Amino acid sequence: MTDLVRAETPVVMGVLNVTPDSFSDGGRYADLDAAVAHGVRLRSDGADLIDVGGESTRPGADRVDAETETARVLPVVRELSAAGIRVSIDTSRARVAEAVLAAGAYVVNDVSGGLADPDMARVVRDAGCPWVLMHWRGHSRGMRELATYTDVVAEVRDELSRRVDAALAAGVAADRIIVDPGLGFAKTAAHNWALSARLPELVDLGFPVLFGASRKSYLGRLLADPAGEPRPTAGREAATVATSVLAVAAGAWGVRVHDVRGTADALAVWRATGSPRLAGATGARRTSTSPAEPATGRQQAGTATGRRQAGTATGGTRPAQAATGTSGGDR
Ligand code: PMM
Repeated sequence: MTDLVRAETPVVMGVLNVTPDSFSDGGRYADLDAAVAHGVRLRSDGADLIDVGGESTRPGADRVDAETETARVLPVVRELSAAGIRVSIDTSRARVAEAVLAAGAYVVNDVSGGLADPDMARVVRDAGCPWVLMHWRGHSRGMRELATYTDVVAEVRDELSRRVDAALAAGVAADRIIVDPGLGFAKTAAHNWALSARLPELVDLGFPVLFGASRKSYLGRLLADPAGEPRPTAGREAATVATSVLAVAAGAWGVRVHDVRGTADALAVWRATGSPRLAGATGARRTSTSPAEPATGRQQAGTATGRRQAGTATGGTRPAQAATGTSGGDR
């Protein structure tokens, strides 16, 4: 099995929420057969990884207990893994991660970046699995109040860097770590646009960057109708594809999307045209046009020394002025 963390081509993570209340697909895959069938469909549409989540993280959402979360995700992970489909588990609970890793899950996608459960680092270290450390400042209920930054990109980069250091200190290998800016998590629309525009500054940390813009409310605000009504989630696909391709062109390792087919097709076009990188992208990820790039931080297991100095990337353009409101209830 190829090592996903070191993938030469952009990784597409397909979203499979087995929750009653996620903002986009909540309630659609609560039934096991429907969930598994959707995971299989996402795989055939081109997903490298199916991200199974059993707890909604939309702003304002209440938490579910660990038993409920495990009961939702475990059978789905077991069946998809048994079918040879690579699964990541979207959880910030060590107990849930441990149970589904034993059932075949391949990656832990932790939206809290290891902050919500002090035992998560041990579970990930012992499993030796890839670990997505997402930027996070607090649980869904209070996250809107935490969306205060002087320079969102610098602060997200520094806070992610601290999460990486904590993971390394706990014994997690550097080549198992993926970082994610956490769009919509304690971020306003303006913050999300700034993170998109200056993504190379996060890529410059030297770890693979996962980018999860799919259907989020800042895209709905961008595409609002003349009365200012945000575009509903179902109408945000083209914008999702565009932001995902731009993120990959800026150096992202992978994207997390609901509609895999559109993004996978667009990335195929990007590759066929020589994988052009945005001016200013200085990412660690290799492209088909530069196959011999030297090893970087994520390829030097056990140390953080491969990480580049913060602030050396050129940072691309300024964020868009449009759609600067705070995140809505649908993230
Ligand atoms: N977004 C959501 C859930 N999990 N995980 C990562 N790594 N990055 C994200 O941006 C992210 C995530 C919220 O979206 P959903 O409710 O559609 O799953």
